[in-house]
Amino acid sequence: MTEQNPTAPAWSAARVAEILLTAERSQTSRTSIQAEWPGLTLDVAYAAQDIALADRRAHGETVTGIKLGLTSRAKQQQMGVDKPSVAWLTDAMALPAGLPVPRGKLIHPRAEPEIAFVLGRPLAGPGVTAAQALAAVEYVTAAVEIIDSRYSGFKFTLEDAVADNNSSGAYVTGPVLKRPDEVDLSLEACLLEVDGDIVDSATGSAVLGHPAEALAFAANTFGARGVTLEAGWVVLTGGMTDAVAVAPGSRVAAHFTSLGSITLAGG
Ligand code: 0L1
Ligand code: MG
Repeated sequence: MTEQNPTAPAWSAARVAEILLTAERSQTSRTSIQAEWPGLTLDVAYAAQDIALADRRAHGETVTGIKLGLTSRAKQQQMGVDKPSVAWLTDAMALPAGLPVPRGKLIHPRAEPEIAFVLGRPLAGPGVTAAQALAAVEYVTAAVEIIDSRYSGFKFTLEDAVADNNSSGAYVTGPVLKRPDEVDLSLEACLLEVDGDIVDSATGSAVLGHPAEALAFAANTFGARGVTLEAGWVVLTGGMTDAVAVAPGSRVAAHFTSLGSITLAGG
């Protein structure tokens, strides 16, 4: 039996949320919480995410959408999981195109190219299929997510990462908006460039076979938590390639077949 330090507050979802928000706001990283507290289950981790969202809202942030993580087989294998995870996006994370990576707010940013949806009408699980999910999409666009873990060296368990809002940092959306029937998303390709070198590439099929599968998964997962995905929300469907570190002074660009390019200065 593990005894708690009598001077430390008892572990709870609220304490996990507070620790990770404090780490985020002070840009300090820490070690795995689950290693200290095995009681950090996936349900507790999602509860911590929602408590942190309530705190973000109390600080004036508004929800702009949601994001999925671990939607590619490669990332799932790295983490030893077989399902994606979901998290919140707020206006404080939205980065206007052309601005550099907000390094002053982040610990160790990494960038990953994604396909994003903007919903035209609400979507509520359970039972949502990929076809139904796609029918709720108004626009498809490119995105680059700048992930930033509150764990040192991005070393965490799945539960740690979910409690940390899936390593949320910032996100920027692309210059081209397409109707979902104008683009074959499983074939939409992306080249990831760092300082002039192409370092990785993928197509939308890396995202659960088709990004609409990720949207359906999100609708059903949030539906199980009583949350409807709202019209106007942005949905980041998950990294198409591995995330790359964004060094100061570097330049990261994601070039999509039909969704245009996004270029980010490393700050
Ligand atoms: O958006 C993401 O793919 C992040 C997933 C959370 C785990 C990670 O930091 O890779
Ligand atoms: Mg992502």
